[in-house]
Amino acid sequence: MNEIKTLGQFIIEKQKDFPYAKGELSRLLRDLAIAAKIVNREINKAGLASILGDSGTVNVQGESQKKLDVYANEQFIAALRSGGECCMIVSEENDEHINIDSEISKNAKYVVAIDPLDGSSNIDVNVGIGTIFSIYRRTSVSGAATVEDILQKGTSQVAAGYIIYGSSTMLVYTTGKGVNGFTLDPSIGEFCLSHPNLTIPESGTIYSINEGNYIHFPQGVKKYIKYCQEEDKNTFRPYTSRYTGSMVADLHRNLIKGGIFIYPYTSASPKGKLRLVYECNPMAFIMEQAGGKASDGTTRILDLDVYELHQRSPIFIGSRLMVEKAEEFMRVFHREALEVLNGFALDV
Ligand code: P6P
Repeated sequence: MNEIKTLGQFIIEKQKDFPYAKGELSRLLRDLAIAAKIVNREINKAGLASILGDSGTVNVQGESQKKLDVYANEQFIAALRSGGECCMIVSEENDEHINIDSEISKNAKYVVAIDPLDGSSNIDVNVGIGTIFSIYRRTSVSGAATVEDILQKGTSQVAAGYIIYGSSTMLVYTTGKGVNGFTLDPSIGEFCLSHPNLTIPESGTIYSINEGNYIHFPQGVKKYIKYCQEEDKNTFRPYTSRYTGSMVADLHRNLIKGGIFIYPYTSASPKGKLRLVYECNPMAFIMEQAGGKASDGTTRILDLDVYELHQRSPIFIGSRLMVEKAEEFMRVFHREALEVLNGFALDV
């Protein structure tokens, strides 16, 4: 009989990996899992309840907020506030950071960045959506946490994870010692270990990019897309194009099957669209821990300087060999673009 191991049991078991841990991180992960179960319950009946459609508000990005966006944001903030292990939250849905200065939280050592419901444009059409979270130790030693406490490089993350609300609901996370996936068993209301030691295939045959933006892509991305579409049996090309408009869904599929996800800079979004603090950094941490790679096309995502809460970054993320091939195209064609800009065109 296969032994069921719940997320709670797993977290406690792994706590020994952190000799100085006093259980705060374990409890923080538990708080996030509680909120995920509550949000999951609402998502699963979204078609029935009057929570479809827009809430009529817009978030800091100027994007219309779906009612479930707002609900999910409230649930994760409430769970973190009552859990007592987090002293500050940054959310895609809030312009500024949120201090949690209650007696039980104001001296907590962790700060959390969260995208409470990523891919929410897909809510009404029943395509997978997700929550992304990133956990840091606060850098300040006393008083109210400030925005500086979260403006840390991705390499400083203590933990990162996502919840995908798809054909089943899964929680996937890392604390820097590999990646593990848990599937929600609704019959017992527990996330149960279903994907231990998740690793992404070193290469794959899936590429994920919004080709509707093709004309705005840098030359290196255009050339890489054509490379993916060429016929070459030795390298299993042409690849398959899969793009859902939900980063968590696309990255989870690529994590399981192998593949690359690219959201490059474009003329419309010169710094890319996805946010560094609560989308790119956590997903990069997870992907690297699973044996994959993540860069902005040239620089490792986790090494990027973080200077603004809602800072954007281009992202090339997934199977290591596929990301390296895309980076090669970016290098070659970036140099060419510079040489053309500097007045000496190459005969290509
Ligand atoms: P586009 C969803 O809004 C999101 O932040 C990611 O989940 C997704 O990968 C991307 O934006 C989709 O953006 O411009 O292709 O619709």
